[in-house]
Amino acid sequence: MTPELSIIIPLFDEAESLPELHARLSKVLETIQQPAEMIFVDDGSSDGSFDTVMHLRQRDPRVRAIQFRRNYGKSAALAAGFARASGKRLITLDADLQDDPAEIPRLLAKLDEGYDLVSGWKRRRFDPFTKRLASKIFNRVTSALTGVRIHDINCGLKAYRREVTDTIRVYGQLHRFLPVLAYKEGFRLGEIEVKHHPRKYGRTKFGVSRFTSGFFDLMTVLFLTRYTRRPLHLFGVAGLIAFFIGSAITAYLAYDRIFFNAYLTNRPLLFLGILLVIVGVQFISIGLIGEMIAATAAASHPSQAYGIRQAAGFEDDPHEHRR
Ligand SMILES: Nc1nc2c(ncn2[C@@H]2O[C@H](COP(=O)(O)OP(=O)(O)O)[C@@H](O)[C@H]2O)c(=O)[nH]1
Ligand SMILES: [Mg+2]
Repeated sequence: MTPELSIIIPLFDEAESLPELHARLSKVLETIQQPAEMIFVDDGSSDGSFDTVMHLRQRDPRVRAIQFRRNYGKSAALAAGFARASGKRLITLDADLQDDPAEIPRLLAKLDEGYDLVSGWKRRRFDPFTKRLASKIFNRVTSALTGVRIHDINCGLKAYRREVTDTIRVYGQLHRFLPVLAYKEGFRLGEIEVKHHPRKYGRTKFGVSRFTSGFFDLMTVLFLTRYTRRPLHLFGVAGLIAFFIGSAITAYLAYDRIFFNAYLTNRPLLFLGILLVIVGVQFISIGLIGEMIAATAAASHPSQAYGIRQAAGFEDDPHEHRR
């Protein structure tokens, strides 16, 4: 039977947790009563995690395993799981037992209320103080800048409708922003509070680097979700402003030089004027090059220009009977 429900578990050096996780997942799946698969994505672990997964697979054919050649990161692992999942509904779950599999039925119920992505909210979190604080700032800033009204954007425990995972592209470190990517494609986001547990085995994989890379990734997400299809609107505005101020300054200096014979050698303003004109021209050019890239991309992937939620009255329309 093809699975209706796909559970995707990205993991990196979590061998100790896996048997217990599998046991608890199996218990929950019994109550759901739907054909399911568990896709374990081992991302270059060196602690024998993959052997543990293959062991589980001998006993349970619902277990599917993917092993990366080396560590590619959580986003790549999720993307690989999304690409191979066969269910109509998907769940992602951390492998370290901090997320509670018992929350899955509630996530699915919320999904069925008409949401496309339901995110867990670890309201009471069992993590070190610094991490909770960093996470709070991250969530506030991201929420304010992107308009996504979710408290815990980077929660590992989430439920998706297949359309979402088929549409969004997760790479780099963008898994932190999955709800943002989905929201910008017009999908409906829901949220429920979920139980969270302290880490039992092993250690956290994300160190201090999560702060800096989180900041850069936020810039990437803002740019990609707002301006990829119209880069000139971002660069062009900055370019025009710089160009006009620079032109005004140089015009004033030229006027001074020509009509009042003023010397410009001791006028730092001259440098500012020249700088602004050059920066302005550069920005506008970058924007135009961006537009060329966007136009080429749109020509080769025309379908990505919009996403249809429903349609009616077309023969063989894949979207007609979605709900
Ligand atoms: N595929 C993959 N999974 C990872 C990687 N780093 C962490 N994970 C998994 O992502 C989940 C959350 O990681 P964890 O270290 O617990 O992060 P924390 O809960 O934010 O401290 C766990 O299931 C990890 O095994 C990685 O590089 N690749
Ligand atoms: Mg964890």
